[in-house]
Amino acid sequence: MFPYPSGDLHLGHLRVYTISDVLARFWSMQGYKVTHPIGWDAFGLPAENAAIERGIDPAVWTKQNIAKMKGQLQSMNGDWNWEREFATCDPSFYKHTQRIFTFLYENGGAYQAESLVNYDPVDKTVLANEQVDANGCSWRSGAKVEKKMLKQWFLGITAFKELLLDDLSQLSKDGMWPERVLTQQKNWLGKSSGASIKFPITAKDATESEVEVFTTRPDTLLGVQYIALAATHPLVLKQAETDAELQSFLKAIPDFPAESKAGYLLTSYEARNPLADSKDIPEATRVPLPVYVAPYVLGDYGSGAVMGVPGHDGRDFAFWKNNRGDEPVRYVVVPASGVSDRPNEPFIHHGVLTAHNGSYSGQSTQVATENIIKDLASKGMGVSAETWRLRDWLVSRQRYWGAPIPIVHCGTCGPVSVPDHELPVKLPEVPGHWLNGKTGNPLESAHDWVNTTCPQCKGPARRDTDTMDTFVDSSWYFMRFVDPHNEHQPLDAQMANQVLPVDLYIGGVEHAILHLLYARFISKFLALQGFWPAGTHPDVRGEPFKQLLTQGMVHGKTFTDPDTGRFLKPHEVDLAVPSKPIVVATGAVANISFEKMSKSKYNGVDPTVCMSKHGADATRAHILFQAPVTEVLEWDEDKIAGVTRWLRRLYSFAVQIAAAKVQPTEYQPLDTTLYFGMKIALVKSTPSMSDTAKQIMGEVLESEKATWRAVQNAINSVTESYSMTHSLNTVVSDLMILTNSIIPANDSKVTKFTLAIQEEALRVLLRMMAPITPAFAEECWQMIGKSEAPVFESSIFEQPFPVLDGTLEMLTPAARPCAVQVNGKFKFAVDIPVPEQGMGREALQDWVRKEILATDDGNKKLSGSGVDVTKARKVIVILGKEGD
Ligand code: ANZ
Ligand code: ZN
Repeated sequence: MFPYPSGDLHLGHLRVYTISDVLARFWSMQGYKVTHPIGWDAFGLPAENAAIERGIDPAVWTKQNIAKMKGQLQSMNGDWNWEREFATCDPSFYKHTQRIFTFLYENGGAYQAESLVNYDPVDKTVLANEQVDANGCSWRSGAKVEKKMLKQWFLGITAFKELLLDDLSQLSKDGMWPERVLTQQKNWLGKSSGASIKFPITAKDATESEVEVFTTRPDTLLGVQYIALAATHPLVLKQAETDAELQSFLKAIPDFPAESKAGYLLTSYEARNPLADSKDIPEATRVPLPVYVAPYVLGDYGSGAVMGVPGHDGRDFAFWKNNRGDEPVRYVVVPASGVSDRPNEPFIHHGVLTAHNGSYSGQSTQVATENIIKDLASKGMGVSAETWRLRDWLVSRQRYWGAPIPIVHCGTCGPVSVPDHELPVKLPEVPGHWLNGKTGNPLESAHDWVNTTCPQCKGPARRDTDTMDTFVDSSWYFMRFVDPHNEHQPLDAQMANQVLPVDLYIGGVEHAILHLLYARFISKFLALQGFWPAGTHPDVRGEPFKQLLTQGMVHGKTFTDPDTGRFLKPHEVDLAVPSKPIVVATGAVANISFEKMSKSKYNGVDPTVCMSKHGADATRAHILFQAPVTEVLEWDEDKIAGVTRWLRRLYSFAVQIAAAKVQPTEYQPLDTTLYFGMKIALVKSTPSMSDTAKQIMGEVLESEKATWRAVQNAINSVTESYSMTHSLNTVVSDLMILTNSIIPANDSKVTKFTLAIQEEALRVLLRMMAPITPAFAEECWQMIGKSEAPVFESSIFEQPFPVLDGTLEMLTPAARPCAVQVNGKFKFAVDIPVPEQGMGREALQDWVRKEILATDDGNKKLSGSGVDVTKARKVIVILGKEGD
């Protein structure tokens, strides 16, 4: 996910772009042609707010920030396709955003409608539903969102709801998308099945009408005890015309808490159960039902009306208790196993209909649902129905810094889309506006820009002065990377077919609904419209991101005063002993915790400082090493020492190897590939080992074989971690362990092959770490290569990623030492053969026990010392690492 150019690279950025850079480099060393693009999500309110505060044009502010952040990004040794870079505020990009809008408009996918919308009074603009949190506050400003009736532009995402829901199953295959994100999308789409049922209404003046409700539980129809309407329901508005008390109730509704069970009885109406005139129903169901207006009924869900069933719905139960006191609650469903034993609670589960249900008595909820819907349908009073939570996407914003909506309003022709050849509709410059620090939308007063001619009738017309939600820009930018310089269309179909979908998309889980839902919608739309023809293939279904990796947050080290609990500023803590921070003022030991970075906690870290202190490569390796990529990373700069020590040690070793190579007397060049690869392949393919091979095998030390075996094992696990599990922290630790196996102890024996084996092992290690520590690996690589002057090595990134050479089996040592203890005391050590690969842990333990007893020592000493193992109370076999 591309960054917003706020002006400062933070640790979250560093983490996500380290992950993407490492994986991009890995796949390119695997021989793939990898596109690793970067760009800027550059429109949006922060730029405009900064502009108002500082009197500077948002375009200038944004450009400055991009330049600064680009510099910061470049200092992290990332390998991006800079030639594909763009910002969404570039006219050459938003020209196509506008093109996509007009394309939607021409295909019925964009429309203007008057509706009750979310209005953010602080940012002075409307917001999409996705941008209002569960508490009714703006995702950006945090302001309490107001509801206003306004004419706005919408994109028809609901036309794609079935596809968006069904295709989640595609994404869940092989765990390609995290389950958590899929669940959030599913809930947001919010499909509910049930019925739409009409309740006859009689008004005081004897006029008849109907209220339609949506219910997921038609089987509880005979348990309905009241009807509740949303504040915006037409019947409510009608009574409000003459009812002042109702008017003040309605005015107060926005101030009610979300869970409020308040109600206002609409005395001018009475409702009837639609089955009230059926023969075979209990009398109690024929009584008139009170009609309420209730804040818990949402105006924009279902039909803005609820059939109240206190006996079987939690909210209805609370509402009934609150408004009807002790009046009895009707129960019409019981558990299949018998009578509900809790009469003072609603029974919200499925079960069996009670005897109070006329002809439906005794039926399961499922059967009753079908029968009740059938009976209602025959009276024209109900049909099965489904409701979705998803609403169309409100995209117009009354702000300047966004892509202008490419529509012209003509008195004669109405709204007309701006034709392709007139795109982009460029934002006019409004320098005076920023100098005055004015708020409001300056486009409205940009008269030269607003007044234009109608593309259709050439008469006078006005431009739409709204701009698009920035989420429209980001809903398709990843497609633009495929073909970023195309002037004529968003992207070339041929190129789209070649590159899309994105193989791996990496970003924060906070975009689980907003961005990722919009991107799926627009991608599906563009695929169907021919911008990405191959996207319509049943295996693809227009899904933009094959695999999604959501990286965890970065938490900062936070110091608090143990006495007051106050967050401490950096200068208030003495860190002479990092593990024991001292509160300067009191001398007390400060508390350490890790928390979400924020200005108020003084726990923010500037990653560029860390990189200049420890180097970009060490910083990258540290970031990866400290936590699995999907989990929270507790950032502790002090702990980077471990990584730094590792790199230093490895560097000295590389220096040593390079130096040894230029001492011709000591250095016996050896074609290790030939040696370990071809020779052994030869051995394997002929029944009797060739004499030379036998001889060479005989000369190689066990310790050298062990080194090479460690190399082979590491190739195996590291490759799997990079490519399958993305457990990059394990990659770093595997590489550290391999380093220990390669660097020999000072007193170890040497043969004429030792140095060559070490060099080859080092080369494999460097290639495996190159994606993580690119500069370090390259430098070491060059150093060893140059010692072979005049042959200069090419870049390490032009080398293929190491693969197994088939020697693993041949290199298994002939014997392994085992220490034997009796009653906790060391008795003796024996050599046992090496077990076959692939034995399970249990089997391996049994096998070890048997082999020890089969040795001379085992046999003698275990029984000889009077310890009969077969009679021992407990025999414990402790295996080494990886079963060694
Ligand atoms: C009667 C009933 C009986 C209900 C029962 C539930 C259980 P989901 O599943 O989220 O789609 N409802 C319908 N329209 C509503 C609105 N505009 N505002 C608030 N609530 C509304 O929820 C569907 C259920 O939510 C519907 O089924 C309705 O209550 C309520 F034992 O109808 B039910
Ligand atoms: Zn016109």
